[in-house]
Amino acid sequence: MSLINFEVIDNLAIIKLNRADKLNSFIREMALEFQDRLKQCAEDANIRAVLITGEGRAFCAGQDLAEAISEDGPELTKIVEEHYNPIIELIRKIEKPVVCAVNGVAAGAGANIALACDIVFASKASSFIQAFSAIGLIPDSGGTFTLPRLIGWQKATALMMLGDKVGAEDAEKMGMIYKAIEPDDLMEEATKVATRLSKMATYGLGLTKRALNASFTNDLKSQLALEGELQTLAGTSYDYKEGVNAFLEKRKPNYKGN
Ligand code: T3D
Repeated sequence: MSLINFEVIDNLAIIKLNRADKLNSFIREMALEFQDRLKQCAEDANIRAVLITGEGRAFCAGQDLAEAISEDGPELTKIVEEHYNPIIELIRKIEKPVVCAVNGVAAGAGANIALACDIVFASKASSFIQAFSAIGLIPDSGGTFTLPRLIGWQKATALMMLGDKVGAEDAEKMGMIYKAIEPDDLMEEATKVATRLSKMATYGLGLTKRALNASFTNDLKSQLALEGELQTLAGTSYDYKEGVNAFLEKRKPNYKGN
């Protein structure tokens, strides 16, 4: 049995964490398999959007704590450096939209993997927990970078120190996620949006993501310069010409992704 289910439907890759009996918590093998699938999504030109979700009742309960303390298991430094850091970097570096459908509880690294995605939908029955403080750890998987940028310094600090559970509807209100959805509609809605993204002008969306990533550290002048540079690149694409022609000809564009 694979710990990551993977399928490609037309131009959309669907990645499902598949360790449902342990709430999709990560062991090393699963983290490495997840990385391989993310690399495949980055490299395969046919894949133009990615949807990440979990099998069963949870999205992901973070690190498998039994593995974390096992004498035969990977050391804590390795867990962070070899498992979670590459996952977060891959999600941020894939120049294609990455949508997350949080189908149940997202705790620890599981929460921060979801929050690293470009557009996050969550079932109204799901919740987000910065579970690290309850076991004496610090938030990893980019949480200290991502969460304050999403919801502000105060709220992020409180959630990380207190480890309080945040329901999806509150997460939407505070800007942590894009939308909370009725549980029965989650997969249909997230798949519909991810499919729509997979038919859009992929090169332009990828450059948008590159600009947004850079905005975390750039000042305004550098960001304006980068926008100019990336707009020039976008303007050389097939899809730009197709988009403009379709507009002028009053028809739907037929984008190729380049
Ligand atoms: O070395 C390092 O650790 C560094 C890396 C850190 C990254 C991290 O992610 S640290 C944070 C790790 N995660 C947690 O601390 C969360 C632990 N889990 C929970 O707090 C709860 O399970 C949940 C709030 C997520 C869900 O609660 P509930 O009541 O819905 O489910 P449950 O009954 O607690 O769990 C169901 C099963 O999943 C249960 O197994 P069993 O008894 O049926 O055989 C439980 O032990 C297992 N499970 C849940 N989370 C984990 C887990 N097993 C291993 N590791 C887990 N993280």
